Amino acid sequence: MSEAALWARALDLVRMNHIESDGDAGPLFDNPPSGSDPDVLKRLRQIYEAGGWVLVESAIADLPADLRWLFESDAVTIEQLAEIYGELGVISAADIAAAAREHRLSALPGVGSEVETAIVGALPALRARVPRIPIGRAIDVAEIVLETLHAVPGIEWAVPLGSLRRGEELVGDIEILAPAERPAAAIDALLALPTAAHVLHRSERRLYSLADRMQIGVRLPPPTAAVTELLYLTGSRAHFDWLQTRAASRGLTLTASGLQSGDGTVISTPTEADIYAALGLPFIPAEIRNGDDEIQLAIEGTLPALISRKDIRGDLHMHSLWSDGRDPIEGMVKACLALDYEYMAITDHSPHSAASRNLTLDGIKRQADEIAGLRERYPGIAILHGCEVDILPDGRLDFPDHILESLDIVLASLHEHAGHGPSQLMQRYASAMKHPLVTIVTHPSNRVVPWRPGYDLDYDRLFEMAVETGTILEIDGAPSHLDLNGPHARRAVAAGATVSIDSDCHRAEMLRRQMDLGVVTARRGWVEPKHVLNARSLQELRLTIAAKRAPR
Ligand code: DGT
Repeated sequence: MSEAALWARALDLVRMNHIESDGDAGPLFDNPPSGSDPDVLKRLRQIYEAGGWVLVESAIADLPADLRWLFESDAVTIEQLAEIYGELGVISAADIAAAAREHRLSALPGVGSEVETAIVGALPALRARVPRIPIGRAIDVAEIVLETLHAVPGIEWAVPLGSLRRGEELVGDIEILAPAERPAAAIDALLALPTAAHVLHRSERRLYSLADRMQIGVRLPPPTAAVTELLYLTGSRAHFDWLQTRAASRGLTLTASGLQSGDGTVISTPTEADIYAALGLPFIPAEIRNGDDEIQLAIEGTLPALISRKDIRGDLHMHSLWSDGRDPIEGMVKACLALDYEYMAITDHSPHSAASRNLTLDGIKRQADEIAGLRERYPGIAILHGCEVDILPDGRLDFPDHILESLDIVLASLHEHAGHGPSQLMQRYASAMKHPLVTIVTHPSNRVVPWRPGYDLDYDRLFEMAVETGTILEIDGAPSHLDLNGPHARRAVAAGATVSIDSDCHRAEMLRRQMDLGVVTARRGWVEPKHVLNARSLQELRLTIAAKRAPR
């Protein structure tokens, strides 16, 4: 909350008789002081001491979320919070943790080590209070902020932090780091965005705002201090804690503000890779910084070379106007060409799917004609004619075989559980996977993030069946699916399954974003290019499809 808004609210409360304007607080209201935001709590403390509790509570509601939750956790009093916020410039749980680690909290007057311990104890519970934001929604907002920052002269890079950078499907907030020599221009550009209509905190190098119930924080540290801050704020906590222990074992000190040798000399680390190298480690990608076995594998030098966006040669799952897509096939083709794909598959829904529009038996022939025409007009990309066929309750497919045979690729989906329990669902998957015309099983758990959990299946058996039958399992990049998720994908490829990373896109303009999300999900699943069907050439793709179709 800006100071001006705070004082406007204070005066309102006085008018509404919530606070007595005479008494000790009177002079404050008559003569609102000016200053930077961190001073606000100090003023509030004065008001609080004068009995203005209502005002304090209402202003707390407009603090950056982590401070608000810290206050609500009862670990601190308003006076202590005022010291922590005002004196240390602490704004987020990460700042609080870093300050506690360096005992900067306990050094504050009126705080002390007992309170510091209570605060550290309260930190995990703060996170439990955070309502989670689906990553698709978070990226919508983050991309606007990132684009704005990239356009500011002097900003060389801007990167999301925390769970968003690690690619988690649900995130607590949106935080972005953009090193800046002169941050004022960036703050001005950010303030012009609709996402900054409701500012929670503004200081020289930070801006926190609230938009559509999401907290958006931007940090603009000096470039020299930015990389260790990036590493710390990317987390995970367990990963960073482990890096600190590793640093200590080598006589180094790693904190959010830098890497130092035993004699206190700052070691220059222009990139994250330099920090890992100084610790005798290869670079560890953000998506696998979970603080578990990535560390041992890094020490052993056996980390996987994760799939990346540049390895993807085509997209095998997307919809057009022929079912519930929003764009004609031509629009999808143009967008895929712009993404430099070598191939793409149009895979509209079959007649019994619950989609708003479905492909009919007759439609599929007319669709084939349209695709034949587009192949002539767009020779720069191979357009595969496919479909996403429903697996019916009895395990049969929703198009007859002679139709499926005429297609270049068939994706099979369990959209409707039909009241079936795990063993019946597995039987349906088994019959679809055994079908020689089925190349890919899409979004295998059929969850809807964040609303519906995935099927309760024996996934290890599912992965075995995929290997036995030569069926590919999809990592679907639609933000509501992200399915297989990271842990499932990891188990699937460890079992020997091949995956396909697809956008499952229903709008041309989302092809890139949804493929990116699919790749991030695959990276969270330790997936390598060798595991991915659509990292292969068109010829290899066709051979894979043909191999399953060939009589055994
Ligand atoms: P979220 O926001 O709940 O989805 O989770 P994160 O991971 O984005 O966490 P957040 O926003 O509270 O903090 C960003 C990063 O800062 C986090 O991933 C790691 C670092 N950090 C925060 N608190 C601590 C802490 O207590 N210890 C350590 N080592 N790092 C922390």
